[in-house]
Amino acid sequence: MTIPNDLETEFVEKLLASQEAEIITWSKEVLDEGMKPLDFFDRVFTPGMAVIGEKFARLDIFLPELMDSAQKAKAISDQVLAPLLAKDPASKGMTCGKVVLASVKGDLHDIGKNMVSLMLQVNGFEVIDLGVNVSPGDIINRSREEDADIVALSSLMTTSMPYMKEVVERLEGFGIKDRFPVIVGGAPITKEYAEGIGADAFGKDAIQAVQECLALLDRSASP
Ligand code: B1M
Repeated sequence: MTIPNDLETEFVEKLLASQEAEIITWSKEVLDEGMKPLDFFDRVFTPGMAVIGEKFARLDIFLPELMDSAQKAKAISDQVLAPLLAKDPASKGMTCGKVVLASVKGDLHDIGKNMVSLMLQVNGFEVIDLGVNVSPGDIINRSREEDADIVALSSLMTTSMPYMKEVVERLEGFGIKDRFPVIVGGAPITKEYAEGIGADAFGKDAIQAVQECLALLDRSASP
């Protein structure tokens, strides 16, 4: 159980009680007052969404409230955070590698995946985002078609995690596992799980995903 900070508490209250326009204005005000977009994402947005998830799991809120909160969160992510993060000076203006990214089969969650996509792009990666609920076969086919450097898989659902394993197993079965390094991430994923299924890397958040993808490129470039 995390101890919420004041802004996180306010964010959660607003997600549950305010209109979308109001919480967008509030987010912009917090950022105008000097909080960095990445800090807002890491210290307010992401833990706040985890609290929404805990409330849902405890039946303090129900599916309509979860969906309503998610819609507002997505609006903040897309309309407020993404444009600011995309301006980050880390952007190199050149492509350092191509990543095929997907939320695996059965998983419709994409807020975190989209943030991973954005941070990869800001850091010079070309991202082919296959979207949500993507089958292992489609992930592998597109990775081959796109001649991807990295296959990046997101899962927020324990029930979808086995499809990450299936992607790795199928790559091994085709004898192309060395050609397509796999990185996995998402709230229920751990380093141990990643290692256990034979993935090459694990990212606990969007920033670590970028660091790990850069390391994967380095590894594949060295003899
Ligand atoms: Co759902 N949901 N949801 N949901 N939802 C969870 C995941 C859940 C943990 C909530 C709970 O019960 N506590 C639970 C899963 C339980 C389980 O797996 N056992 C759950 C459930 C049960 C469900 C439904 C089944 C509910 C229902 O219908 N009865 C349903 C399933 C839909 C489906 O996928 N088939 C469902 C639906 C939804 C909404 C549509 C309402 C909405 C999603 C909207 C959307 O994404 N467009 C939603 C939301 C919002 C959540 C929670 C509350 C928040 C997720 C989120 O956006 N977090 C979530 C609770 C939680 O996660 N604790 C929950 C913010 C986001 C920035 O963080 O996605 O973790 P996150 O991404 C992070 C890292 O994980 C990491 O970096 C990101 C950024 O830093 N990361 C990677 C992610 N992918 C990565 C890939 C990488 C590396 C890092 O490398 C490739």
